[in-house]
Amino acid sequence: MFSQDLAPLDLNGAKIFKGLLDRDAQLVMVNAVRRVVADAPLFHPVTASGKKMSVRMTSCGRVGWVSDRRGYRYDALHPAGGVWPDIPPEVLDVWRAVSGCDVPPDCGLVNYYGEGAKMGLHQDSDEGDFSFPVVSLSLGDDALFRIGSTTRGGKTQSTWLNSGDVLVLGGAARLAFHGVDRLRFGSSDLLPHHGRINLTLRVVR
Ligand SMILES: O=C(O)CCC(=O)C(=O)O
Ligand SMILES: [Mn+2]
Repeated sequence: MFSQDLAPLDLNGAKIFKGLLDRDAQLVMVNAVRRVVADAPLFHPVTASGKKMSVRMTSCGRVGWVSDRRGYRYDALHPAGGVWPDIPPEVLDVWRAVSGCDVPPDCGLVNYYGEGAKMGLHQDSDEGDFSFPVVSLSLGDDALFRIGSTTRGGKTQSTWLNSGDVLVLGGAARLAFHGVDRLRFGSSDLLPHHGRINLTLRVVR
C-alpha cells in the first residue's frame, strides 16, 4: 500500500513522509473517509465565542473532537447524537506504519477544507498523554502548512503538504504550534469537487 521506503523529512521536529500514500492508497483512504462521513456527517464547528471555523469536521473512533458555544472538547457523541463510527482498518494501517507506537489511536478527526478554508496556529493539547504522537494524512489539494515551536509567537517554517503526504508530530514536536495558511484550491483531482481532506489520528485516553 505504501509507495516508498519510510525515510521522512524533518520540519521543526515534525516528520513528513512525502508521498507515502500512492494514488491507489489515497483512493482507499478517501473511500474510508466517505464511509465515516456517511455515518457521521460533516458539521461546521463554531468556537465558544460563536465564530464559525472555516473547515468542516467529523470524527471516527471512541471519541470525536467537537467545538460549540460550550467550548471545545472530545466527546463520545456526534453533535447530532449517536456514537462515532470505528476508525477504518486501512487508516489504522497507516498509524502502524509511521507512529512507532503500539497503542492504537482512539480519535480520527476528519477536516474538510473547501475553497478559502484554513486553520490558525494551535497546539494539539486536549489529549491526556503527550508521549503519544499525532499522525496526520493529507488528501486532495495542496495545503501550505506552518509549524513553529512549542511557544506561541516563535519562529515558524512552512511547507506545502501534497496529497498522500503523512505528517507525524511526536517527541519534542508533539506540542508544536501548527496550522494551515491556505490551499491551492483545485491543485489535485483526487476529490471530484476539489478541496482537501485532513485525517488526524490521536491517542486521547
Ligand atoms: O489540516 C492539517 O494539516 C492540520 C489539521 C490540524 O492541525 C488539526 O486538526 O488539529
Ligand atoms: Mn492540529
